[in-house]
Amino acid sequence: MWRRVVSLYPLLSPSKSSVLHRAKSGIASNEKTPFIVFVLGGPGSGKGTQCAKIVETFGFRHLSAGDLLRKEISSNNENGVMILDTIKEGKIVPSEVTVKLIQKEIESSDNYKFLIDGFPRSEENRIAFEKILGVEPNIVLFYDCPEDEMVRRVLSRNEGRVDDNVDTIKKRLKVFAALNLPVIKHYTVRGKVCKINAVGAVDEVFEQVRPIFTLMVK
Ligand code: UP5
Ligand code: MG
Repeated sequence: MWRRVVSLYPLLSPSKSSVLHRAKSGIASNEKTPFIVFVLGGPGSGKGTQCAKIVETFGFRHLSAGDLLRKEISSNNENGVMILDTIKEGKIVPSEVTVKLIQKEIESSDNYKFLIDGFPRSEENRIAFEKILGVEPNIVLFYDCPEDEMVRRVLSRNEGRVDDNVDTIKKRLKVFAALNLPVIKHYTVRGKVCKINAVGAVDEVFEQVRPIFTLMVK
């Protein structure tokens, strides 16, 4: 795993004009350094809904890893079939695919404040992101939601997602507990995690988030 990440680095290193390159090279610039927030939580915990509120209030660029992957499927990209099969099984798409999609979005954005929603989903994802982009998140939001509430929300969403069914939701919950919780633990130890109680009305949940951004984002 480690070797694969290292070998990708030259391929994916930031372009010279990108916000990442400027931040890492210390090039004098009026541009701000990137401010990265990982938005984590189980399936249906409300990540996407809350990201929309944060964008509206604090002007972030929202990058949903799941949406980027679904876009690859609908554009019949070479990885589309593999991504579709992986999502149907509730498994995790290989890091190099997802990191590349996120990196492309960051590098082509005029914004410097990013919400990365639903990523990293595993320690392997996290290590690949930090190695390839050379940055760590400033904050990690963790939307903590009981499983029965997540299942209820996902099954009543009704947007035609291939993974919103009883069988796949069970698999998604297992993968979340086994692979995503260790990422949250890693960043908790580093003092980066803000745990949000995801139960309650959308606006009530957002009121827990507002002070975090008011304090931390200039
Ligand atoms: N809702 C939201 N907030 C509510 C509230 N407070 N009270 C009542 N209802 C609320 O919300 C889900 C539903 O609940 C909506 O109907 C909403 O109105 C309602 P949403 O905001 O969509 O929750 P979210 O946490 O975003 O749920 P989502 O299903 O998107 O989470 P997942 O993490 O499962 O999905 P994602 O799209 O990120 O990933 C899908 C799959 O892609 C993964 O399983 C995996 O196979 C693959 N993937 C990767 O392999 N790698 C990645 O990096 C990312 C994804
Ligand atoms: Mg989502």
